[in-house]
Amino acid sequence: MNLNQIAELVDTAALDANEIPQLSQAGSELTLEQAYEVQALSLKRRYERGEVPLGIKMGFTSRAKMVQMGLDEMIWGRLTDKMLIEDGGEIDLEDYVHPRVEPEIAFLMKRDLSGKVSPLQALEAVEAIAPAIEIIDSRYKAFKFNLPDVVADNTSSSSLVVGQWARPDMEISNLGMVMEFDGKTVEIGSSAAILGHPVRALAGASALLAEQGLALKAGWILMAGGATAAVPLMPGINVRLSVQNLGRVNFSVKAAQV
Ligand code: OOG
Ligand code: MG
Repeated sequence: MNLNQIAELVDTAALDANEIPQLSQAGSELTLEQAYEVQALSLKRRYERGEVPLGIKMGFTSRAKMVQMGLDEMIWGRLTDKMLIEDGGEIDLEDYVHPRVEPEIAFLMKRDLSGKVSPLQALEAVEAIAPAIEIIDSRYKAFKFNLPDVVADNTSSSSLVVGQWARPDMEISNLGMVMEFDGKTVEIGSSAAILGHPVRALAGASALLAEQGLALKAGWILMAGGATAAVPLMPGINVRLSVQNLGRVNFSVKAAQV
């Protein structure tokens, strides 16, 4: 398969919520560079269907995530408007393959940002900060992949839920984060788990995008990456994330059909 055909394969799998074999095990061993090309080509298909770029999500910015997935290099994926679920909204598991949730921090960009920047310079480009839940959904069987596989699959991007935006001058280096299913704690972490400070994920995104001649755009959202391991969703639950000083965000999963 050429890169365009692979892009069609991963895009269709995401669109139809169908699982596919890992590319690397099905005769398509990609380089990381080719994987980002596939990601761009597959997102082009989404834009052609009317989706609009919403921002960027970072992957593997915490030890917990790296350990869970057995990978240790920071990667990124593209977010579109169609992926955004409103705070308090509901999702249907039928629209996903095997979704998992992660507690994250979201940045709203005030201006464009690109290239190697210091954490301080990165923060100066931020309009607001919010608690956010990412719903990741690898299209690969058993949620297993190598680095090029996952990058080609848009870094498992599927949905995101963003809470209320807070002022950007808020201290966010070490905020407690509690994720609950129906009021029961499933993960506890700290914003410090994200590269020591979530703004480093923003600076990392800026540097990685610049390698491909790209930039973060004013008005975009940047998801800093999961602070803890990701947890599989179940039918009928309410998922809530509380971030110290920043507030809460939640969504529900539709109950199973009987
Ligand atoms: C890849 C996406 C990783 C994060 O926050 O680290 C990610 C995956 O684990 O499927 O979104
Ligand atoms: Mg994530």
